[in-house]
Amino acid sequence: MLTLINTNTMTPPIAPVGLEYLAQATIQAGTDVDILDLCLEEDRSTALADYFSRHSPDLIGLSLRNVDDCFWPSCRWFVPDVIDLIESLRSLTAAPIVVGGVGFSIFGAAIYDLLPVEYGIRGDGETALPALVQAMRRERDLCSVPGLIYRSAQGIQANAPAWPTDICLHSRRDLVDNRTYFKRAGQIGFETKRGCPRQCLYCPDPVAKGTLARLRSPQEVVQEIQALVDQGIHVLHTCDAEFNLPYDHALAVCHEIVRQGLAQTIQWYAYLSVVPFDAALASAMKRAGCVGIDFTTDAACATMLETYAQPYTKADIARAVTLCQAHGLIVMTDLLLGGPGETPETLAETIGFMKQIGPDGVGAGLGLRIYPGTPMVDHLRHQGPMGTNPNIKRKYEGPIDLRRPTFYVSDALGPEPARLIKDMIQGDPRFFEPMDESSVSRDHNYNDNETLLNAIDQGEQGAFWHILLKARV
Ligand code: B12
Repeated sequence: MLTLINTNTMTPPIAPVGLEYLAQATIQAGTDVDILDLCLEEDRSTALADYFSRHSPDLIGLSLRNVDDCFWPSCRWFVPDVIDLIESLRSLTAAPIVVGGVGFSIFGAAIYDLLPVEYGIRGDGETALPALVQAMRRERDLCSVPGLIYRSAQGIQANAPAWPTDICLHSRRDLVDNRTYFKRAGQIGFETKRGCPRQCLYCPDPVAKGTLARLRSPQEVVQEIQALVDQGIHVLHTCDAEFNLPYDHALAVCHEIVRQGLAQTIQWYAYLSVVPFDAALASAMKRAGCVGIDFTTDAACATMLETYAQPYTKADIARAVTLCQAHGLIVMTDLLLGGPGETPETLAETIGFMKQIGPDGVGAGLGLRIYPGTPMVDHLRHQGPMGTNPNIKRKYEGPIDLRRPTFYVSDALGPEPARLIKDMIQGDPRFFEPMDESSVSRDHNYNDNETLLNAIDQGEQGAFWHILLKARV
């Protein structure tokens, strides 16, 4: 028997869709699976003790969705909590432990090295975990388990990541208490594909999910949405890094939602790249029940867009916003301010352009989380030793350790970059300002966000950014 544990206890709580897909695939492969969802437990230590007094699993799987909250002002790192959890588990059970999840997969062996566990799995879990179960029954070798990370006499071994191209889930979405999550988060996720072929400077998605877009069949995706609707869940959020990559697949999913008659029943939100996006996609999304789009915009200044390796221009950003407005879609643009080469002038250009084109919301995020394996790390190597690079910011002592929250904030923005950005925003209510230590701001860190929690408590539903925008009116 296998016990899967959700370790992500951030609030508002996000339903562990990865763990649910994984549980289903492992059950289908013939192993009994139980899910211990720590996020929904009031008293976690009691829940653990109680659970292990009644169950003796052969293997425990821990899901590590978030290694940190990826937010410069807070720098909240979750690895110490996970280590504490592992230590508690060791006192309650002798079962071996495997760790996986997207946060874990960004770092792979580097983060495994910090965790006192037997195994890690980097990449998708649906084929890898059943393969590990087989290996533990001595039906196959550890070296043949996709994505497996383990210790051997030769040191840490890391098999090639598990990124199968055939993703067929047929999930009924009934293994996690999605109804409770829906009540507490105002939306539930669904995935249409995995992986990203782009190489944006800072993004770890290709590192964690692979560089190939691996598509799910639109029919199967919409059957899954129907399963959620059958449970009374009708407000949804895509779990794709960017819904419109590839464009044809996004259109196909929209058409299938309409074809299966769900367009009038559901309301959904998605992250999108600024390109490819046109009237046909905007219209198809609207007709399929989409309410709002959050564009990974990053900047609106040619030099910064080039630095981030974004394949679009300011004109594309303006067009995307206008198209959303024309089709009645709420639109948010998320900025990544303070990257390499950012100056007060480039900031002013980006912020000024956002004010001019007028999306409903603008996320003014400050600081790039530096992830290993991304082009950002190569870029930094060319700037000399990281330890003496004045643009690298962190809140821990000792040598630079990218497993911990480590950020890039351009030194050219001076000692108070958040204040500089706020001064440029000038209280424009559409902006989520970066938070600094000296004042209260309207930031959009979803980790433990009181405004968000209160609004959901009052019955608000939708993407977190949309709920926060509505809370301002
Ligand atoms: C969609 C999304 C959101 C949506 C979620 C909507 C929803 N209702 O689900 C919203 C906008 C709410 C959101 C919020 C946040 N997010 Co987010 N999000 C994502 C995104 C794009 C998809 C996550 C997802 O559900 N994937 C689909 C599932 C099926 O995949 P999966 O979880 O990886 O699971 C698979 C494998 O990892 C593996 N697996 C999973 N668990 C286990 C366990 C074991 C034992 C094994 C073997 C395998 C395994 O098998 C699964 C199936 O193959 C990811 C990036 C990405 N591409 O994954 C970022 C991502 C997870 N988010 C991230 C962050 C930082 C956050 C926030 C903290 C941001 C903030 N400060 O506000 C919050 C946290 C919210 C919370 N309470 O947890 C980061 C985490 C990075 C890090 N440093 O750890 C990511 C990676 C994005 C990024 N590149 O920066 N997010």
